[in-house]
Amino acid sequence: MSPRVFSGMQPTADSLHLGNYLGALVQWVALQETHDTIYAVVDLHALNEHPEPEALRRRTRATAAQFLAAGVDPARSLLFVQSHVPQHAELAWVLGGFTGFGEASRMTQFKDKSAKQGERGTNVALFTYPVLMAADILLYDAEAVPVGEDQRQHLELTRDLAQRVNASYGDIFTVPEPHIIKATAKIYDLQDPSSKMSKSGGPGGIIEILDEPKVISKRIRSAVTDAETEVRFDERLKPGLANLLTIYSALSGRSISDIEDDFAGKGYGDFKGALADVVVEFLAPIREAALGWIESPDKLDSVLADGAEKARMIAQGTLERVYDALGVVRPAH
Ligand code: AQP
Repeated sequence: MSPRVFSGMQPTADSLHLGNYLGALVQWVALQETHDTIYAVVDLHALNEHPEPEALRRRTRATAAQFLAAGVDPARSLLFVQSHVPQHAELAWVLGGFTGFGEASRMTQFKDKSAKQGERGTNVALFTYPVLMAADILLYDAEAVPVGEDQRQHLELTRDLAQRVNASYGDIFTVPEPHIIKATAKIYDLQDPSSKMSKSGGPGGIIEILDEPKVISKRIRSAVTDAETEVRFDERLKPGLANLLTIYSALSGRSISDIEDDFAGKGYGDFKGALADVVVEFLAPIREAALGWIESPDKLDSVLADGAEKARMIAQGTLERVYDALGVVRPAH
């Protein structure tokens, strides 16, 4: 059997952005060639923000639609919605008993988001988010988890939890490895190149997969760069431009030095114009395919129901193994 991969994304916006796409989704699609792949719209994770119910419904389907449009193939991958597989919440409860309070408090995503949201927006679900994420991964015996750099620390916690449970109860969990591609592990905000591009960031700083071409062009043209004019990759001195070059290279498949050569003697205006064309052309078919899926909710729901049915069987197998090892009495029938 091929090695297993699991990854998920939250339905926290109507559209995914280029960071989600380049940091994770591209790998999701590529790994279908070599791995047994399982992908989820992790809607339970999104509940801590109390989304408006209609928005959550719309975003859950739109997120799945974008996975499919980007190339996740239901004939080769299991694709489902996390809440359709109740074992995720069950295993998260079990793993919570193995997670130190201090350990969870050290998660930088929790510290950042709780600082941003203040005391009122900081709830227990935000705190236990990485424990639910560990359950998502461990339920499927995933060996590799394709994510962006921002998720590395959560992956480390997942590994620690798996090893901790295994050390006490025998070989229950597969210990997963992060699958992070260095060049595109962190795409930065176009307006603030010191922050990651994020669904919850300011609108000017992100390029959304479902954006209209003219919006994409405008965002790229107004991206923050620096006072120089030379198109040269330098993450330290020219972080805004380096981010744009990373995007250009990833979407065009050309090396950064080739792109630098192309723009030798030209200014940032020419470079941004060309980048806008590359991004618009690249995203157009994905956008069109995603809108097609969004307009066919029955077809989409049916793909997700099939995926959930298969995912439940795998997840229940793992959960039984865990309960059995821990001494939890199972129903007689
Ligand atoms: N800027 C980024 N560069 C590279 N990878 C990124 N990812 C997110 N932002 C970047 C990767 O995309 C996946 C999305 O996971 P998620 O939806 O569960 O949440 P997230 O990491 O918190 O993503 P966002 O977009 O920043 O959402 P919000 O604003 O809702 O928190 C992960 O694999 C992530 O690494």
